[in-house]
Amino acid sequence: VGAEGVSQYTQADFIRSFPKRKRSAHKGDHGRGLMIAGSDRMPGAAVLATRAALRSGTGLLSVNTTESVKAILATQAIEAMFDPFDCTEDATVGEALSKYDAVAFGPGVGRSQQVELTLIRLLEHTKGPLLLDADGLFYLKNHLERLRKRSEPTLLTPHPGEMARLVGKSVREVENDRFGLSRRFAKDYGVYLILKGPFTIITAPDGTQWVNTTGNPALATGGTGDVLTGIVLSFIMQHETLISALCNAVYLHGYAADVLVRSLKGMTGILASDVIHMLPQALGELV
Ligand code: NPW
Ligand code: AMP
Ligand code: MG
Repeated sequence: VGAEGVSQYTQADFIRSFPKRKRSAHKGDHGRGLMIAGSDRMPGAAVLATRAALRSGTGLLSVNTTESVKAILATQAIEAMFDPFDCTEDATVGEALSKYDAVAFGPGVGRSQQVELTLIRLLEHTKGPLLLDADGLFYLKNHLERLRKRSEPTLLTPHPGEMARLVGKSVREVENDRFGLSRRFAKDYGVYLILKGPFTIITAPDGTQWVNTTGNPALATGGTGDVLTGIVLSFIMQHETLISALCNAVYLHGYAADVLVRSLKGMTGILASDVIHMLPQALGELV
């Protein structure tokens, strides 16, 4: 912080850029989003990402997932709808995706040929913003050139392990050069990049950077990244600019964890789903 082009993101920034709901608003005003998440081994990641997207104010949310995950989601996220198109089918994927204002791909999808093919299809056919996280980032190292060809924004939310994999470096090398590496990657490939961790860094494609100061080690537990993905998907459909959507999503995610720790007077045993539950209250306190 203090370096050229890096600013600390503040609550004032959040308040200034968080959208006010119009008295006349209807659900269509708050985004039609698609969450592609989950697999038989990781249904929870889909539940967390979906519920977080709903708890962040999404107007209408659809989920594309496996049959078994769908059965779980139908009870765990009853506000969500399902869109069971085949993400690997080149001929129809474009039309299926065109119904959505934004698409997120990756939490809990696992690693398989099908996941890699889905990534390729999404990079080719998603007309609006495309958010890639978790296993949705796993095969991206094989398709980095496709990022440059996209005319619509791509947003990536790697943790340091995923970032290391993307750039072919060690986690230590990533951690030693978080700002420089993020900036070079975002500019090189024309993407928005959220490099997670304590003091998450948000980088725009022009290299401008913000550093987040909310959050605490309560977040160092399984599923919190999947929650962030849901918030980001929701916010990119509701904000004036993508960069304020990303900064606000990261800020809120950390702030909700901070509210939890304050009220519980401790940080051990907090769950990713507790963070989701706290989102409306955290938002209420913030704005
Ligand atoms: P190590 O071993 O910890 O030292 P992966 P993943 C390294 C789903 N989930 N933060 C780390 O090093 C996700 O959505 C499902 C994190 C390790 O080598 C994904 O689809 C849940 N990792 C899938 O699991 C709840 C760091 O990176 C590697 C790191 C796999 O995601 C949990 C881990 O990366 C989970 O969200 C850091 N700061 N620094 C569910 N309930 O369904 C270094 N690493 O292999 O991509 O594993 O993040 O667990
Ligand atoms: P993931 O590794 O994808 O599950 O994402 C973990 C999330 O928790 C990210 O948003 C991290 O920034 C956040 N997080 C993890 N550990 C900490 C920590 N010690 N302090 C603050 N935030 C953390
Ligand atoms: Mg993750």
